[in-house]
Amino acid sequence: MNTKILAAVALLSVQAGIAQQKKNHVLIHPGDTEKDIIAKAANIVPSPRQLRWQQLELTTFFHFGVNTFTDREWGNGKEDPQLFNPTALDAAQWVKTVKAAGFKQVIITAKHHDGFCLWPTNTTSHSVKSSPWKQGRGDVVKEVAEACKKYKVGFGVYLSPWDRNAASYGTDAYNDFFVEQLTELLTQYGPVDEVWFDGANGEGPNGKKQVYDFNRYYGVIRKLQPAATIAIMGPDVRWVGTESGKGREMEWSVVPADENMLQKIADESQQEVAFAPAGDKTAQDLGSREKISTAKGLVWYPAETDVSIRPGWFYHAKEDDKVKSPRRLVDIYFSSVGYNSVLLLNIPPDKRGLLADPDVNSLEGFRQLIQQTFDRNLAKGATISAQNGVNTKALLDGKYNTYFTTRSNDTTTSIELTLPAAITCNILSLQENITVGQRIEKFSAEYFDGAQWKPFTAGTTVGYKRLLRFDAITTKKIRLKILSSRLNPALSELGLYKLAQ
Ligand code: FUL
Repeated sequence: MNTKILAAVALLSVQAGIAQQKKNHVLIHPGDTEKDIIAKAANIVPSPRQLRWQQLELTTFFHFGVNTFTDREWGNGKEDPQLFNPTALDAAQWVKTVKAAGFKQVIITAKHHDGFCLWPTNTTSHSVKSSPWKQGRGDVVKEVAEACKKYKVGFGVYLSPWDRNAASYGTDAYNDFFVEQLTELLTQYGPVDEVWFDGANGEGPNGKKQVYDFNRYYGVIRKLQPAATIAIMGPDVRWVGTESGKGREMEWSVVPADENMLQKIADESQQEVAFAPAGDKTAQDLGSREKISTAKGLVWYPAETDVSIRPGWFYHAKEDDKVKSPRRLVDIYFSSVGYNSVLLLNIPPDKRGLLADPDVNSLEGFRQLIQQTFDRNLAKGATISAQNGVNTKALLDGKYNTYFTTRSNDTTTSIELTLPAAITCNILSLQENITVGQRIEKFSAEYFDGAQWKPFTAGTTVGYKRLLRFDAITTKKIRLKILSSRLNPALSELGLYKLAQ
Protein backbone atom coordinates (compact mmCIF):
# COMPACT_ATOMS: atom_id res chain seq x y z
CA MET A 1 0.00 0.00 0.00
CA ASN A 2 1.41 3.40 -0.78
CA THR A 3 1.41 6.10 1.87
CA LYS A 4 -1.56 7.92 0.38
CA ILE A 5 -3.75 4.83 0.64
CA LEU A 6 -2.48 4.12 4.15
CA ALA A 7 -3.37 7.63 5.20
CA ALA A 8 -6.82 7.28 3.66
CA VAL A 9 -7.42 3.97 5.46
CA ALA A 10 -6.25 5.51 8.75
CA LEU A 11 -8.56 8.46 8.24
CA LEU A 12 -11.48 6.20 7.46
CA SER A 13 -10.91 4.10 10.55
CA VAL A 14 -10.61 7.24 12.67
CA GLN A 15 -13.87 8.46 11.18
CA ALA A 16 -15.46 5.06 11.72
CA GLY A 17 -14.17 5.07 15.29
CA ILE A 18 -15.69 8.48 15.90
CA ALA A 19 -18.95 7.47 14.26
CA GLN A 20 -19.06 4.47 16.53
CA GLN A 21 -18.24 6.43 19.67
CA LYS A 22 -20.67 9.22 19.00
CA LYS A 23 -24.01 7.74 19.88
CA ASN A 24 -26.93 9.03 21.88
CA HIS A 25 -26.66 6.25 24.44
CA VAL A 26 -24.05 4.12 26.16
CA LEU A 27 -23.93 1.16 28.49
CA ILE A 28 -21.98 1.35 31.74
CA HIS A 29 -20.03 -1.85 32.39
CA PRO A 30 -19.57 -3.26 35.89
CA GLY A 31 -15.81 -2.57 35.80
CA ASP A 32 -16.16 1.06 34.71
CA THR A 33 -14.56 3.50 37.14
CA GLU A 34 -16.17 6.81 38.01
CA LYS A 35 -13.73 8.46 35.61
CA ASP A 36 -14.82 6.10 32.82
CA ILE A 37 -18.47 6.91 33.49
CA ILE A 38 -17.84 10.64 33.39
CA ALA A 39 -15.94 10.28 30.11
CA LYS A 40 -18.73 8.17 28.64
CA ALA A 41 -21.32 10.78 29.65
CA ALA A 42 -19.21 13.54 28.10
CA ASN A 43 -19.08 11.73 24.75
CA ILE A 44 -22.80 11.11 24.32
CA VAL A 45 -24.31 13.30 21.60
CA PRO A 46 -27.81 13.97 20.29
CA SER A 47 -29.12 11.99 17.33
CA PRO A 48 -29.50 14.14 14.18
CA ARG A 49 -33.24 14.53 14.83
CA GLN A 50 -32.59 15.52 18.45
CA LEU A 51 -30.04 18.09 17.31
CA ARG A 52 -32.38 19.57 14.73
CA TRP A 53 -35.13 19.80 17.35
CA GLN A 54 -32.86 21.44 19.95
CA GLN A 55 -31.79 24.10 17.46
CA LEU A 56 -35.40 25.12 16.86
CA GLU A 57 -35.43 26.69 20.37
CA LEU A 58 -38.98 28.02 19.95
CA THR A 59 -41.95 25.79 19.07
CA THR A 60 -45.70 26.18 19.56
CA PHE A 61 -48.68 24.08 20.48
CA PHE A 62 -52.15 24.73 19.10
CA HIS A 63 -54.73 23.22 21.46
CA PHE A 64 -57.95 23.18 19.47
CA GLY A 65 -60.90 20.81 19.39
CA VAL A 66 -64.33 20.20 20.95
CA ASN A 67 -63.09 21.67 24.22
CA THR A 68 -62.80 25.00 22.41
CA PHE A 69 -66.57 24.90 21.93
CA THR A 70 -67.60 23.41 25.28
CA ASP A 71 -65.29 25.77 27.20
CA ARG A 72 -63.64 22.85 28.95
CA GLU A 73 -60.09 21.63 29.45
CA TRP A 74 -60.79 17.89 29.34
CA GLY A 75 -63.75 16.52 27.40
CA ASN A 76 -65.42 13.27 28.40
CA GLY A 77 -65.67 11.83 24.90
CA LYS A 78 -69.45 12.12 24.79
CA GLU A 79 -69.50 15.52 23.09
CA ASP A 80 -71.69 15.88 20.03
CA PRO A 81 -69.47 16.48 16.96
CA GLN A 82 -72.10 19.03 15.92
CA LEU A 83 -70.58 21.36 18.51
CA PHE A 84 -67.42 21.72 16.45
CA ASN A 85 -68.09 24.67 14.19
CA PRO A 86 -65.39 27.32 13.80
CA THR A 87 -66.78 30.26 11.86
CA ALA A 88 -63.59 31.61 10.29
CA LEU A 89 -60.87 29.01 10.70
CA ASP A 90 -57.62 30.15 9.14
CA ALA A 91 -54.60 27.99 9.96
CA ALA A 92 -52.43 30.29 7.84
CA GLN A 93 -53.12 33.07 10.38
CA TRP A 94 -51.93 30.78 13.20
CA VAL A 95 -48.73 29.74 11.47
CA LYS A 96 -47.94 33.18 10.03
CA THR A 97 -48.38 34.78 13.45
CA VAL A 98 -46.14 32.39 15.32
CA LYS A 99 -43.52 32.44 12.58
CA ALA A 100 -43.35 36.21 12.76
CA ALA A 101 -42.81 35.84 16.51
CA GLY A 102 -39.76 33.62 15.92
CA PHE A 103 -41.27 30.15 16.37
CA LYS A 104 -39.89 27.42 14.14
CA GLN A 105 -42.28 24.50 14.54
CA VAL A 106 -45.92 23.93 15.50
CA ILE A 107 -47.85 21.00 16.96
CA ILE A 108 -51.58 20.60 16.42
CA THR A 109 -53.73 18.57 18.85
CA ALA A 110 -55.00 16.18 16.18
CA LYS A 111 -56.83 14.27 18.93
CA HIS A 112 -57.08 15.24 22.60
CA HIS A 113 -58.27 13.00 25.44
CA ASP A 114 -61.92 13.35 24.32
CA GLY A 115 -61.12 11.35 21.17
CA PHE A 116 -62.50 13.92 18.69
CA CYS A 117 -60.32 13.86 15.56
CA LEU A 118 -59.50 17.08 13.75
CA TRP A 119 -58.96 15.15 10.52
CA PRO A 120 -61.50 13.01 8.61
CA THR A 121 -60.18 9.70 9.89
CA ASN A 122 -61.46 6.33 8.75
CA THR A 123 -61.10 4.94 12.27
CA THR A 124 -64.11 6.63 13.89
CA SER A 125 -67.04 8.87 13.08
CA HIS A 126 -66.08 11.03 16.08
CA SER A 127 -64.35 13.58 13.90
CA VAL A 128 -64.67 16.75 11.84
CA LYS A 129 -66.48 14.60 9.27
CA SER A 130 -69.53 14.54 11.54
CA SER A 131 -69.40 18.26 12.24
CA PRO A 132 -71.18 21.10 10.46
CA TRP A 133 -67.83 22.80 9.74
CA LYS A 134 -67.40 22.89 5.94
CA GLN A 135 -70.36 20.46 5.75
CA GLY A 136 -68.19 17.72 7.20
CA ARG A 137 -65.60 18.09 4.45
CA GLY A 138 -63.02 20.05 6.43
CA ASP A 139 -59.63 18.86 7.67
CA VAL A 140 -57.87 20.97 10.30
CA VAL A 141 -54.71 18.86 10.24
CA LYS A 142 -54.41 19.36 6.49
CA GLU A 143 -54.90 23.12 6.77
CA VAL A 144 -52.18 23.37 9.43
CA ALA A 145 -49.80 21.13 7.45
CA GLU A 146 -50.33 23.23 4.32
CA ALA A 147 -49.77 26.48 6.20
CA CYS A 148 -46.54 25.05 7.62
CA LYS A 149 -45.36 24.17 4.13
CA LYS A 150 -46.26 27.64 2.88
CA TYR A 151 -44.44 29.44 5.69
CA LYS A 152 -41.59 26.91 6.01
CA VAL A 153 -42.37 26.08 9.61
CA GLY A 154 -41.97 22.61 11.12
CA PHE A 155 -45.13 20.55 11.50
CA GLY A 156 -45.96 18.22 14.38
CA VAL A 157 -48.94 16.26 15.68
CA TYR A 158 -50.23 15.62 19.18
CA LEU A 159 -52.16 12.36 19.33
CA SER A 160 -53.45 11.57 22.81
CA PRO A 161 -52.96 7.92 23.75
CA TRP A 162 -55.72 8.32 26.34
CA ASP A 163 -59.01 8.29 24.43
CA ARG A 164 -62.32 8.70 26.27
CA ASN A 165 -64.44 8.07 23.18
CA ALA A 166 -62.98 4.99 21.48
CA ALA A 167 -65.06 1.91 22.28
CA SER A 168 -61.98 -0.29 22.10
CA TYR A 169 -60.07 1.75 24.67
CA GLY A 170 -58.82 -0.62 27.38
CA THR A 171 -58.42 -3.61 25.03
CA ASP A 172 -55.71 -4.85 22.67
CA ALA A 173 -57.80 -3.70 19.72
CA TYR A 174 -57.17 -0.09 20.76
CA ASN A 175 -53.50 -0.48 19.81
CA ASP A 176 -54.56 -1.37 16.25
CA PHE A 177 -56.95 1.58 16.22
CA PHE A 178 -54.23 3.92 17.48
CA VAL A 179 -51.70 2.64 14.94
CA GLU A 180 -54.24 3.25 12.19
CA GLN A 181 -54.76 6.82 13.36
CA LEU A 182 -51.02 7.34 13.55
CA THR A 183 -50.56 5.89 10.09
CA GLU A 184 -53.15 8.24 8.62
CA LEU A 185 -51.44 11.23 10.21
CA LEU A 186 -48.00 10.14 9.08
CA THR A 187 -48.91 9.33 5.48
CA GLN A 188 -51.47 11.91 4.40
CA TYR A 189 -49.90 15.25 5.30
CA GLY A 190 -46.29 15.26 4.02
CA PRO A 191 -43.33 15.55 6.37
CA VAL A 192 -44.08 15.35 10.09
CA ASP A 193 -41.35 16.75 12.33
CA GLU A 194 -42.60 15.90 15.81
CA VAL A 195 -45.05 13.41 17.30
CA TRP A 196 -46.18 14.31 20.80
CA PHE A 197 -47.51 11.55 23.06
CA ASP A 198 -49.11 12.85 26.23
CA GLY A 199 -48.58 10.94 29.43
CA ALA A 200 -51.87 12.14 30.95
CA ASN A 201 -54.49 9.60 31.91
CA GLY A 202 -57.30 10.47 34.26
CA GLU A 203 -59.08 7.11 34.35
CA GLY A 204 -58.62 6.77 38.09
CA PRO A 205 -58.47 3.48 40.04
CA ASN A 206 -61.68 2.03 38.57
CA GLY A 207 -61.19 3.30 35.06
CA LYS A 208 -60.21 1.45 31.91
CA LYS A 209 -56.67 0.16 31.84
CA GLN A 210 -54.97 0.40 28.49
CA VAL A 211 -51.60 -1.18 27.91
CA TYR A 212 -50.12 1.03 25.22
CA ASP A 213 -47.92 -0.76 22.72
CA PHE A 214 -45.44 2.08 22.57
CA ASN A 215 -42.78 -0.01 20.87
CA ARG A 216 -45.14 -0.66 18.01
CA TYR A 217 -46.04 3.04 17.78
CA TYR A 218 -42.35 3.98 17.65
CA GLY A 219 -41.75 1.42 14.91
CA VAL A 220 -44.52 2.97 12.81
CA ILE A 221 -43.15 6.49 13.29
CA ARG A 222 -39.55 5.54 12.57
CA LYS A 223 -40.65 3.75 9.41
CA LEU A 224 -43.04 6.38 8.07
CA GLN A 225 -41.42 9.58 9.32
CA PRO A 226 -37.84 8.77 10.33
CA ALA A 227 -36.93 12.42 10.90
CA ALA A 228 -39.72 13.06 13.43
CA THR A 229 -38.83 13.47 17.08
CA ILE A 230 -41.06 11.50 19.44
CA ALA A 231 -41.75 13.57 22.50
CA ILE A 232 -42.76 12.95 26.12
CA MET A 233 -44.01 9.35 26.06
CA GLY A 234 -41.21 8.71 23.62
CA PRO A 235 -37.47 8.34 23.28
CA ASP A 236 -36.28 11.61 21.78
CA VAL A 237 -37.60 14.40 23.99
CA ARG A 238 -38.32 14.45 27.73
CA TRP A 239 -40.96 16.48 29.58
CA VAL A 240 -39.19 19.09 31.72
CA GLY A 241 -41.53 18.25 34.58
CA THR A 242 -43.57 21.43 35.02
CA GLU A 243 -46.18 23.31 33.01
CA SER A 244 -45.11 26.68 34.40
CA GLY A 245 -42.52 27.54 31.79
CA LYS A 246 -39.74 27.13 34.31
CA GLY A 247 -37.14 24.49 33.60
CA ARG A 248 -34.08 23.60 35.65
CA GLU A 249 -31.07 25.83 36.12
CA MET A 250 -28.97 22.69 36.11
CA GLU A 251 -30.29 20.82 33.07
CA TRP A 252 -28.33 17.80 31.89
CA SER A 253 -29.37 16.35 28.54
CA VAL A 254 -27.51 13.14 29.45
CA VAL A 255 -29.43 11.17 32.07
CA PRO A 256 -29.35 7.63 33.46
CA ALA A 257 -31.22 5.07 31.36
CA ASP A 258 -34.32 3.40 32.85
CA GLU A 259 -34.63 -0.37 32.91
CA ASN A 260 -36.61 -0.49 29.67
CA MET A 261 -34.09 1.77 27.97
CA LEU A 262 -31.32 -0.54 29.17
CA GLN A 263 -32.86 -3.54 27.49
CA LYS A 264 -32.86 -1.58 24.26
CA ILE A 265 -29.33 -0.29 24.51
CA ALA A 266 -27.84 -3.63 25.51
CA ASP A 267 -27.20 -4.22 21.82
CA GLU A 268 -24.24 -1.89 21.46
CA SER A 269 -24.19 -2.12 17.70
CA GLN A 270 -27.33 0.00 17.58
CA GLN A 271 -26.71 3.57 16.55
CA GLU A 272 -30.04 4.65 17.99
CA VAL A 273 -32.68 3.20 20.24
CA ALA A 274 -36.34 3.90 20.98
CA PHE A 275 -37.81 3.38 24.43
CA ALA A 276 -40.77 4.44 26.51
CA PRO A 277 -39.66 6.50 29.50
CA ALA A 278 -40.31 5.12 32.94
CA GLY A 279 -39.83 6.58 36.39
CA ASP A 280 -39.89 10.11 37.67
CA LYS A 281 -38.32 12.66 35.39
CA THR A 282 -39.41 15.66 37.43
CA ALA A 283 -36.65 15.73 40.08
CA GLN A 284 -34.44 18.79 40.31
CA ASP A 285 -31.26 16.85 39.62
CA LEU A 286 -31.41 14.26 36.85
CA GLY A 287 -27.87 14.09 35.59
CA SER A 288 -25.18 15.32 38.01
CA ARG A 289 -22.07 13.18 38.70
CA GLU A 290 -23.83 11.81 41.73
CA LYS A 291 -26.83 10.72 39.65
CA ILE A 292 -24.88 9.14 36.83
CA SER A 293 -22.29 7.43 39.02
CA THR A 294 -24.68 4.55 39.79
CA ALA A 295 -26.28 4.36 36.34
CA LYS A 296 -26.16 1.20 34.24
CA GLY A 297 -26.57 3.14 31.04
CA LEU A 298 -26.80 6.73 29.88
CA VAL A 299 -28.94 8.37 27.23
CA TRP A 300 -29.20 11.75 25.52
CA TYR A 301 -32.71 12.73 26.56
CA PRO A 302 -33.21 16.51 26.39
CA ALA A 303 -35.96 18.54 28.05
CA GLU A 304 -38.92 20.29 26.46
CA THR A 305 -40.70 23.01 28.43
CA ASP A 306 -44.42 23.19 27.62
CA VAL A 307 -46.52 26.05 28.92
CA SER A 308 -49.64 27.87 27.78
CA ILE A 309 -49.83 31.57 26.98
CA ARG A 310 -53.10 31.45 28.97
CA PRO A 311 -54.01 29.73 32.25
CA GLY A 312 -55.73 26.89 30.31
CA TRP A 313 -54.53 24.85 27.34
CA PHE A 314 -57.75 25.47 25.39
CA TYR A 315 -59.30 28.82 24.54
CA HIS A 316 -61.74 30.31 27.07
CA ALA A 317 -63.10 33.81 26.49
CA LYS A 318 -62.97 34.46 30.23
CA GLU A 319 -59.18 34.18 30.06
CA ASP A 320 -58.78 36.91 27.44
CA ASP A 321 -57.44 39.25 30.11
CA LYS A 322 -55.12 36.60 31.53
CA VAL A 323 -52.86 36.22 28.51
CA LYS A 324 -49.22 36.29 29.55
CA SER A 325 -47.58 39.65 28.83
CA PRO A 326 -44.55 40.03 26.54
CA ARG A 327 -42.33 40.51 29.64
CA ARG A 328 -43.67 37.32 31.18
CA LEU A 329 -42.98 35.47 27.92
CA VAL A 330 -39.45 36.83 27.97
CA ASP A 331 -39.03 35.49 31.53
CA ILE A 332 -40.25 32.12 30.26
CA TYR A 333 -37.77 32.30 27.38
CA PHE A 334 -34.95 32.73 29.89
CA SER A 335 -36.17 29.86 32.08
CA SER A 336 -36.68 27.45 29.17
CA VAL A 337 -34.47 28.17 26.14
CA GLY A 338 -31.99 29.81 28.54
CA TYR A 339 -32.01 26.66 30.68
CA ASN A 340 -30.90 24.25 27.95
CA SER A 341 -34.44 23.35 26.91
CA VAL A 342 -36.79 23.91 23.97
CA LEU A 343 -39.85 26.07 24.62
CA LEU A 344 -43.20 24.65 23.50
CA LEU A 345 -45.58 27.58 23.95
CA ASN A 346 -49.28 26.87 23.59
CA ILE A 347 -51.43 29.46 21.81
CA PRO A 348 -55.00 28.17 21.58
CA PRO A 349 -57.15 29.27 18.62
CA ASP A 350 -60.57 30.61 19.60
CA LYS A 351 -64.09 29.56 18.56
CA ARG A 352 -63.70 31.38 15.27
CA GLY A 353 -60.66 29.26 14.52
CA LEU A 354 -58.28 32.21 14.83
CA LEU A 355 -55.58 33.23 17.29
CA ALA A 356 -57.21 35.92 19.41
CA ASP A 357 -55.97 39.52 19.52
CA PRO A 358 -54.55 39.48 23.07
CA ASP A 359 -52.40 36.44 22.21
CA VAL A 360 -51.28 37.91 18.88
CA ASN A 361 -50.34 41.21 20.56
CA SER A 362 -48.43 39.47 23.30
CA LEU A 363 -46.47 37.38 20.79
CA GLU A 364 -45.64 40.50 18.83
CA GLY A 365 -44.38 42.26 21.97
CA PHE A 366 -42.34 39.20 22.89
CA ARG A 367 -40.68 39.13 19.48
CA GLN A 368 -39.78 42.80 19.67
CA LEU A 369 -38.15 42.41 23.08
CA ILE A 370 -36.19 39.33 22.02
CA GLN A 371 -35.10 40.89 18.75
CA GLN A 372 -34.00 44.16 20.31
CA THR A 373 -32.17 42.34 23.08
CA PHE A 374 -30.29 39.80 21.00
CA ASP A 375 -29.87 41.84 17.84
CA ARG A 376 -26.17 42.45 18.42
CA ASN A 377 -23.64 40.60 20.52
CA LEU A 378 -21.96 43.35 22.55
CA ALA A 379 -18.89 41.17 22.97
CA LYS A 380 -18.19 41.38 19.22
CA GLY A 381 -14.87 43.02 18.48
CA ALA A 382 -13.26 41.87 21.72
CA THR A 383 -9.79 40.39 21.71
CA ILE A 384 -9.77 37.05 23.48
CA SER A 385 -7.07 35.23 25.36
CA ALA A 386 -7.57 31.92 27.11
CA GLN A 387 -5.52 29.78 29.38
CA ASN A 388 -4.51 26.75 27.35
CA GLY A 389 -7.22 27.64 24.83
CA VAL A 390 -7.63 26.56 21.23
CA ASN A 391 -9.64 28.40 18.59
CA THR A 392 -10.71 31.33 20.79
CA LYS A 393 -12.05 33.22 17.76
CA ALA A 394 -14.86 30.68 17.40
CA LEU A 395 -16.55 32.13 20.50
CA LEU A 396 -17.60 35.27 18.66
CA ASP A 397 -17.98 34.09 15.07
CA GLY A 398 -21.73 33.49 15.32
CA LYS A 399 -21.30 29.96 13.95
CA TYR A 400 -22.57 27.09 16.04
CA ASN A 401 -20.40 24.42 14.43
CA THR A 402 -17.06 26.06 15.28
CA TYR A 403 -15.96 25.92 18.89
CA PHE A 404 -13.36 26.86 21.46
CA THR A 405 -11.73 24.12 23.46
CA THR A 406 -8.69 23.53 25.65
CA ARG A 407 -5.37 21.90 24.94
CA SER A 408 -4.38 18.58 26.54
CA ASN A 409 -7.94 17.83 27.61
CA ASP A 410 -7.85 20.54 30.29
CA THR A 411 -11.16 20.60 32.13
CA THR A 412 -10.73 24.13 33.49
CA THR A 413 -9.83 27.37 31.79
CA SER A 414 -10.18 31.11 32.04
CA ILE A 415 -11.25 33.08 28.97
CA GLU A 416 -10.59 36.81 29.00
CA LEU A 417 -12.30 39.27 26.67
CA THR A 418 -10.96 42.79 26.20
CA LEU A 419 -13.31 45.17 24.43
CA PRO A 420 -12.21 48.19 22.41
CA ALA A 421 -14.64 50.37 24.42
CA ALA A 422 -16.70 49.93 27.58
CA ILE A 423 -20.06 48.17 27.22
CA THR A 424 -23.07 47.91 29.52
CA CYS A 425 -24.69 44.49 29.67
CA ASN A 426 -26.93 42.41 31.92
CA ILE A 427 -27.16 39.09 30.03
CA LEU A 428 -24.53 36.42 29.43
CA SER A 429 -25.22 33.79 26.79
CA LEU A 430 -23.19 30.59 26.52
CA GLN A 431 -23.53 27.68 24.11
CA GLU A 432 -21.76 24.36 24.18
CA ASN A 433 -21.28 22.46 20.96
CA ILE A 434 -23.47 19.49 21.82
CA THR A 435 -22.27 17.53 18.77
CA VAL A 436 -19.13 17.10 20.87
CA GLY A 437 -21.08 16.50 24.09
CA GLN A 438 -22.48 18.35 27.09
CA ARG A 439 -19.59 18.80 29.45
CA ILE A 440 -19.49 22.00 31.51
CA GLU A 441 -20.46 21.50 35.16
CA LYS A 442 -19.51 24.77 36.79
CA PHE A 443 -18.55 28.25 35.64
CA SER A 444 -18.38 31.81 36.91
CA ALA A 445 -17.89 35.19 35.29
CA GLU A 446 -16.10 38.30 36.47
CA TYR A 447 -15.67 41.84 35.16
CA PHE A 448 -12.88 44.32 35.67
CA ASP A 449 -14.12 47.53 37.23
CA GLY A 450 -10.90 49.45 36.58
CA ALA A 451 -9.25 48.41 39.80
CA GLN A 452 -10.20 44.81 40.44
CA TRP A 453 -12.05 41.74 39.14
CA LYS A 454 -15.55 41.31 40.50
CA PRO A 455 -17.87 38.31 40.11
CA PHE A 456 -21.18 39.04 38.39
CA THR A 457 -22.73 35.67 37.61
CA ALA A 458 -22.16 31.93 37.94
CA GLY A 459 -23.80 28.67 37.02
CA THR A 460 -23.55 24.92 36.65
CA THR A 461 -24.63 23.41 33.31
CA VAL A 462 -24.53 25.17 29.94
CA GLY A 463 -25.69 22.67 27.30
CA TYR A 464 -27.10 23.89 24.01
CA LYS A 465 -27.87 27.32 25.47
CA ARG A 466 -27.53 28.95 28.87
CA LEU A 467 -28.74 32.52 29.43
CA LEU A 468 -27.97 34.32 32.66
CA ARG A 469 -29.37 37.64 33.81
CA PHE A 470 -27.60 39.89 36.33
CA ASP A 471 -27.49 43.52 37.48
CA ALA A 472 -26.07 45.63 34.68
CA ILE A 473 -22.31 46.05 34.58
CA THR A 474 -20.23 48.53 32.59
CA THR A 475 -16.80 47.31 31.67
CA LYS A 476 -14.11 46.76 29.06
CA LYS A 477 -12.98 43.40 30.40
CA ILE A 478 -14.83 40.18 31.14
CA ARG A 479 -13.46 36.85 32.31
CA LEU A 480 -15.29 33.53 32.02
CA LYS A 481 -13.93 30.79 34.23
CA ILE A 482 -14.78 27.19 33.46
CA LEU A 483 -14.33 25.67 36.89
CA SER A 484 -15.35 22.11 36.15
CA SER A 485 -16.04 20.14 32.99
CA ARG A 486 -16.48 16.40 32.34
CA LEU A 487 -13.85 16.49 29.59
CA ASN A 488 -12.37 19.43 27.71
CA PRO A 489 -15.20 21.94 27.23
CA ALA A 490 -16.42 22.65 23.67
CA LEU A 491 -17.85 26.16 23.74
CA SER A 492 -19.46 27.38 20.52
CA GLU A 493 -20.56 30.88 21.37
CA LEU A 494 -20.30 33.53 24.06
CA GLY A 495 -22.57 36.56 24.05
CA LEU A 496 -23.17 39.68 26.13
CA TYR A 497 -26.42 41.58 25.77
CA LYS A 498 -28.55 44.22 27.39
CA LEU A 499 -32.22 43.44 27.95
CA ALA A 500 -34.49 45.73 25.90
CA GLN A 501 -36.77 48.05 27.87
C1 FUL B 1 -51.54 17.46 29.60
C2 FUL B 1 -53.00 17.35 29.12
O1 FUL B 1 -53.80 16.69 30.06
C3 FUL B 1 -53.45 18.77 28.90
O2 FUL B 1 -54.80 18.87 28.55
C4 FUL B 1 -52.57 19.37 27.81
O3 FUL B 1 -52.81 18.71 26.58
C5 FUL B 1 -51.09 19.28 28.19
C6 FUL B 1 -50.15 19.73 27.13
O4 FUL B 1 -50.76 17.98 28.56
O5 FUL B 1 -51.03 16.29 30.03
